[in-house]
Amino acid sequence: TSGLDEKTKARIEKHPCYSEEAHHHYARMHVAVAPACNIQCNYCNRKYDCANESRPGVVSELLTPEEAAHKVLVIAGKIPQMTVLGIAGPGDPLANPEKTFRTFELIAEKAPDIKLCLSTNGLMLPDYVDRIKQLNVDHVTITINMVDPEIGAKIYPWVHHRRKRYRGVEGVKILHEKQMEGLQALKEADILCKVNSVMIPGINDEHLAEVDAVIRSKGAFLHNIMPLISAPEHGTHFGLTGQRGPTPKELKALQDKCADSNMKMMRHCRQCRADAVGLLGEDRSQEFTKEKFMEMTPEYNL
Ligand code: CLF
Ligand code: SF4
Repeated sequence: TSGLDEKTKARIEKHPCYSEEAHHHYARMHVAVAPACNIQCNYCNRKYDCANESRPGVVSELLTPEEAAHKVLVIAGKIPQMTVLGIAGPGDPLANPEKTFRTFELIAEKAPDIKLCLSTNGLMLPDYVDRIKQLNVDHVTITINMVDPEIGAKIYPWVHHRRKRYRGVEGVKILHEKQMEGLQALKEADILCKVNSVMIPGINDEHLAEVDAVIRSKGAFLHNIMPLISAPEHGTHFGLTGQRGPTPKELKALQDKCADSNMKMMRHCRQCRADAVGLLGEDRSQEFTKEKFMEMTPEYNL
């Protein structure tokens, strides 16, 4: 995080994903309130959590916004290092705008010192940047796997936009345009933006350096290149076609290559569940299943 101005440093100081140093001391939690999705990624099986932000093959318990707010208050009272609440699935948060924004509203009202974070595939982002700003969401992640729709067509078989389904390159072009517009709009609104990319050998591995350059030029603040996790039993398209993920060495080589041109490369991502709780790398989600947290009284101090 060298080379950042003081104002930005202060904004990321307690965010475990945005600041490498913070992840040892500060915790995040996710609430799984957003089941629907508006695109298909070949590395995703919709029975599980959104693989844009999480390790595939994990199923999170779906909550209503009210249940989610209760959970946040319970956990904020029990884990003092809890600084960030993220919505990252199990589908795309912005394909479920009412549930996502209602949850943010409830939390902003009852726990105003918790920072709000959102992760999205970007398709609906331009529509909602104003609302995101209004709700004081300070951190947004967009998953961007390509800036070339021909490459994107190997990753996304279809995109559903404004009541219509677009297949192949036609759909990917819409997704690409919206992702670029979304980046621009976040920059104009002064919302910190991180980009996640899934590294898929033979498909976008050689292309991600170009993605890195484009997103940085458009104001993304941090780039997180994650490995494709592709096991046949997860039932994803890539899993079934035998697409392999990168080796740790290949991943590191690409991260190093992109870090050369700029310092801000995330390397401590743990590919969290959509209901993750605790420090990164420490999974306390099973202490706070719905059955358990609904029985607990929030001790959070207003
Ligand atoms: Fe969650 Fe994502 Fe916000 Fe972090 S996770 S919505 S930015 S609060 Fe973090 Fe987890 Fe990696 Fe995500 S380690 S999967 S980058
Ligand atoms: Fe799956 Fe997330 Fe892609 Fe939607 S955006 S298909 S939930 S990985």
